[in-house]
Amino acid sequence: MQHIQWFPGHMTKAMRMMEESVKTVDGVLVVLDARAPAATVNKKLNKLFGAKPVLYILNKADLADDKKTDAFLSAFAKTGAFAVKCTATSQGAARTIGARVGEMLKEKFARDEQKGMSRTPKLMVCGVPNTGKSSVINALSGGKRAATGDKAGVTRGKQWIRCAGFELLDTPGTMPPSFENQTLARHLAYIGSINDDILDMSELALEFLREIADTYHDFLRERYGIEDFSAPLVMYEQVCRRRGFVLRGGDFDYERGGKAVIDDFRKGRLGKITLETAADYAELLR
Ligand SMILES: Nc1nc2c(ncn2[C@@H]2O[C@H](COP(=O)(O)OP(=O)(O)O)[C@@H](O)[C@H]2O)c(=O)[nH]1
Ligand SMILES: [Mg+2]
Repeated sequence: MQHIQWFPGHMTKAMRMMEESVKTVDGVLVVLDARAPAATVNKKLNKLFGAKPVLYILNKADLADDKKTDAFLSAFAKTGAFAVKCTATSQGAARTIGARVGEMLKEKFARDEQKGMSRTPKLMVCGVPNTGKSSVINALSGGKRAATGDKAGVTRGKQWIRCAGFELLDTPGTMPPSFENQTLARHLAYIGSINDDILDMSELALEFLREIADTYHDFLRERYGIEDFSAPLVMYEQVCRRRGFVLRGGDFDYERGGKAVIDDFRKGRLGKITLETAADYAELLR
């Protein structure tokens, strides 16, 4: 089985920038992929946020298994964290996220008011690659991405976008994912958070089929006509046969088959699939 380990060159710089930026904000929005909240959460990085409040945004809810998303929301609530589910690319995302941001910052607003202060709170958006950080920023800013201008001394050249009730740093922080748990590392690969160039897609597809066969066999039956779920390779070959991925000479074209399976999952063409359960990963959310 391939061992996934990846740390893009630009990540160290991105981390340093985030460490710097977080000092200037009142809270952090961490964008997770609702299909893989445990893989995308990397709680170790919360050290970086210090005491700043964090809102976990379970994005791409349109692609995820609703019941499991709700279970993750409850699990986050149990730890005392703020969390919300959304589809950043759909109407209504700004309102949904905005309402939770208001709740997260309520105490701060109250404290400020007591002190007779009123300053628009500032937030930054973070997350591992491809979870939808830019889409969240676009949703919250109404796509305008209008910078509200430099505030010398305080923001040192950072651009802020005015949103309803708060301002947003216009550049999201890219967080390196954790590869400690290889099951979760594979989830990152399935959802496209790892550069595909370093991945063996056939092997990945095989693992993917192995993982989802139990819970989501109906989706596999529907899309690929799979009837025999006895082994991942058997399923894989049924995919290739159904899609006509056969090489001259009669061998299956595993390369194309693998890419097709992973792409179908990424685009939601298999159905609403979540790779993890809150119960299995409650420990990681703490
Ligand atoms: N289906 C779906 N796609 C989304 C959603 N949010 C973002 N995307 C897509 O996911 C991809 C990555 O989004 P992007 O905002 O660039 O992610 P970033 O790398 O975290 O900034 C893009 O193709 C988006 O259109 C969502 O809620 N649902
Ligand atoms: Mg982006």
